[in-house]
Amino acid sequence: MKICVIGLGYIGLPTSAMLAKAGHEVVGVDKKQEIVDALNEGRITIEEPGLAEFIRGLAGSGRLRAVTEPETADAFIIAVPTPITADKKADMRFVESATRSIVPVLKKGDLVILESTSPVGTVDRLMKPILDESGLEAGRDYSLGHSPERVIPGNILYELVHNHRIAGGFDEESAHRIAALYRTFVEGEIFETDSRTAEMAKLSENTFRDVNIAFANELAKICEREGINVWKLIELCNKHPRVNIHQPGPGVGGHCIAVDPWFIVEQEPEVARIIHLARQTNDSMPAYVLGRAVSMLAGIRDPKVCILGVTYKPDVDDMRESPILELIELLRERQIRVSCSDPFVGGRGEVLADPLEAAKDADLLILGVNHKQYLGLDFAAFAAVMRSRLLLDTRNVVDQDAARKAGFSCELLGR
Ligand code: SAJ
Repeated sequence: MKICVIGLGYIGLPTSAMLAKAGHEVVGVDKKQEIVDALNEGRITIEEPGLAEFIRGLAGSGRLRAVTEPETADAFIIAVPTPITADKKADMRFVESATRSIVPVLKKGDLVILESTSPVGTVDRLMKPILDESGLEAGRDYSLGHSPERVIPGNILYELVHNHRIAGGFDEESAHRIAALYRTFVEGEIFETDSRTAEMAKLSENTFRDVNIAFANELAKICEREGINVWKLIELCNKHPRVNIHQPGPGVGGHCIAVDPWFIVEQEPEVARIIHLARQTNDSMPAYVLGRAVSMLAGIRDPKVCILGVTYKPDVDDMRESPILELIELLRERQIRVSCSDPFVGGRGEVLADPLEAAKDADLLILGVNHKQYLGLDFAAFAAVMRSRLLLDTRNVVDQDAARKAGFSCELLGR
């Protein structure tokens, strides 16, 4: 098949590569000329393990190229961002303009698939009316539906192939055709359903995780008051065969889990109450960590905090919606000096690559992300450059005995 993939980001780019490897002729479409140029030169502009090599391996196959506008094809896959506005409403501008860009080239027999996580009704209420402006009709002349991406940044290439997938059709024929297309490279099972169920399924999966993390964060606060270590508590609870409590932390970042539940809240505010409260709970965690930091710094004049880890989760270079960025802002609002370091983004902006350089003259070290590199930190080296030796671990990543031996006074979120 000839397939146009619109949006060459974290999802569109690896999906394009997989489709090309599976033997399709793939045309990647992106508004940004630098992304198009990069792909045409065999380079990529995002960070994802194995992806650069994968794309280089396709060079010379002639099956993957990039352009700025869609061209005629047998199938179109939309993988553009669906962010939220400042007042927590779904911002569907990119899906809308991507859909519009297909209209001039849409022809009888084509297949249009939305991969972007979207509010329920996007396929039948937003996309169908736009695509039908071509004079063709969904279900009769072309197929249409939603097959949500479910891959985790950091392990995208593996999960694209091995995860199960949902094929939600505008009608049954559309669902069959979507499933058949993904079957050309997906080894997981593919389940056919209608597009509205597929839209809700994707939102529900991420919301499940958000609510579960909010529960863990609430437990952390309860345990602090009750003199219990929440990390040990959760470990013990999870020995139960039907319990799987997630981990507490300084908040939920990224562009998915902290966003998607709002799509449900926006549509069903009266009934989506737990979902709404979970969002608020997770969003309040940076302020909660700030409170603990401020009380640890009590009595220190002109204090300085050094934060280790600024990404939204471990072992990636992605800082989007990172709760640590909010923590930094909150500390600065309190006139507390802040420096930060991260092995994955060191050198970008104010983020230093060398943690010891960031820790110079600091009073409090905050562990913000559980990067693997932080498992064996040399606390004697930190003690040597810091002004006071205070440590707050928000991820249960630090060997507290080692830190104490080096003279640190240690605190842990949720204990
Ligand atoms: N987090 C916790 N505690 C935990 C797990 C995560 O605080 O126990 C935090 C992380 O630190 C991070 C945030 O949650 O800040 C989100 O990270 P994540 O690893 O849970 O998820 P994402 O956003 O990288 O990817 C999610 C995945 N969804 C699910 O696991 C249900 C992925 O499969 C989706 O494809 C992706 O969202 C997406 O694109 O929607």
